[in-house]
Amino acid sequence: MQTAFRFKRSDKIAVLTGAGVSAESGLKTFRDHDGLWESHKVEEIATLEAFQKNPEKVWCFYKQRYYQLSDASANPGHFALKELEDYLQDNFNLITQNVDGLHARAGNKRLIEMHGNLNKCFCIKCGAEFALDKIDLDPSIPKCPECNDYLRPDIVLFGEIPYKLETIFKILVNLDFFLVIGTSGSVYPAAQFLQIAKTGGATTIGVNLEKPNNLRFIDEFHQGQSGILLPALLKEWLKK
Ligand code: BV8
Ligand code: ZN
Repeated sequence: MQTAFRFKRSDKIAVLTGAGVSAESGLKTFRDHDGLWESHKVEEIATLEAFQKNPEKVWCFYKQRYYQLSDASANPGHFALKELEDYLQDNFNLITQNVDGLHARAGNKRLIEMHGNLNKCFCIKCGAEFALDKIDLDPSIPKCPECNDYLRPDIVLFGEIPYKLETIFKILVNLDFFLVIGTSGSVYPAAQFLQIAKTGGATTIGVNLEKPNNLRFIDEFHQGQSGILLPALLKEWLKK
């Protein structure tokens, strides 16, 4: 596995992951041929007006994805990123577009779930937050145990502002390396992070099955499966 780079413990490194990093855990990605959106129209499912118009349908889509999680587990690509955090400690940050919680399951702590998390929901009235495994999911629209109004998935829908953007932008402009893994670079503002990091002086490395849309901002690109490439690359990156 060829890479031109070696990481020092003092290097400031951030990673952005997308659905591709969970593909080898058996979870569908968004834009691959059998991607999630093909069988569902985005407008129907992951938008705020879709939820307001048809909350049952949006809950049904997210419950399905949530139930799928029970037989998914973190793969070697996730564990390689946990090892990278162990090596870099506070110089490491992991920003994920994924809502599957697999990075947390692999043990990453310095994690920002910018699009939310499938195992979380909150009340549209009182804002109370709950884990899905703590509420009754039988009703087509689960009800808030505190005030009995509707709950909604804690997912950033299209048209909503992703979480922790302030924190993310501060991280991006002060990096030695920025790694982008398993994302097509088609959803904003995450698709712009590469350019922001590069402008801030970072060396950028990409790992993806296909060439992503923002390839022009990637200094070193590795094409292939992250579950295979990341463990091999990590060995090289951390070599003395
Ligand atoms: C916002 C919900 C305002 C959770 C998601 C026109 C132009 C530009 C932008 C817009 C536009 N019209 C609307 C917008 C804005 C819109 C947007 O970007 N739309 C796109 C479709 C054009 N964005 C928004 O609405 C965002 N909000 O803009 O607010 C704002 C923002 C900032 C400041 C002020 C105001 C909200 C975006 C969040 C939406 N919610 N998810 C869920 O249901 O999961 S996004 C959804 O797409 C997922 O979270 C997913 O992570 C994300 C991105 O997809 P990827 O992760 O990249 O997945 P994809 O399938 O695309 O790619 C997978 C890649 O992996 C592929 O390249 C494949 O080759 C590779 N791969 C496959 N297997 C492997 C692999 N790689 C390695 N190994 C493998 N084994
Ligand atoms: Zn409530």
